[in-house]
Amino acid sequence: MASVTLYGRRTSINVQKALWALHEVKLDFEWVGSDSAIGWPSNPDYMQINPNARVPSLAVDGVILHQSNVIVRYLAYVHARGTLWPEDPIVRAHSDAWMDWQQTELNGNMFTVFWGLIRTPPEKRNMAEIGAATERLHGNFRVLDSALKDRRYVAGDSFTMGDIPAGAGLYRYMALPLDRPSLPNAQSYYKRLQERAAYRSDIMIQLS
Ligand SMILES: N[C@@H](CCC(=O)N[C@@H](CS)C(=O)NCC(=O)O)C(=O)O
Repeated sequence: MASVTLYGRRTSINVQKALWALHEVKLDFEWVGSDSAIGWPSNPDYMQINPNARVPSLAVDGVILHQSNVIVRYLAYVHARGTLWPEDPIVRAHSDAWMDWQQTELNGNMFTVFWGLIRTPPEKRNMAEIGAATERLHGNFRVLDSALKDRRYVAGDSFTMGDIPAGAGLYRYMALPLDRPSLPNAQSYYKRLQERAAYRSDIMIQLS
């Protein structure tokens, strides 16, 4: 049995993705820094583990992995081939594409809105910037909503690794104090994700 250690705080969306994947594949692991504060990754000891000063990192038998989506893919490939890791290359490509969607299309807009509304005091908020990013964020979720009109999960009718980053982003979107457009397919998907214990415990935590 491999020795597995997750590094990073529970309030980080990127750590949450790794955590959710670890729970989906039912792997025992040690968790370092679960309740640490923002800024902890730049402590010199942790920078030996990840010189980027970012969480998460995952150590597997002493080998360190960086990048949350890489960690999700690794766990899916090693521990959940045929389920989280789709064997069909086209289904896998769709699943992968939604992982990249979260990091490339969604993340910049989410970062601006989330940090602006949740981690910035009201008097310091740049409301013009937050407003513009909010419009783009609604656009991102309209794309997700439309993709889900004929499927239960992002890559088809089964839950795969692609649902982990997309689902983590969707929770933040649903929990932010925003007037959201009507997104019936994304709403049903959101309810479906909530049937998973790890989604409720690892992702649906109070925004802070
Ligand atoms: N692309 C990286 C981004 C990692 C990242 O930006 N992590 C943030 C938390 S979400 C971080 O470490 N921030 C510094 C801190 O927590 O002090 C990944 O997906 O793992």
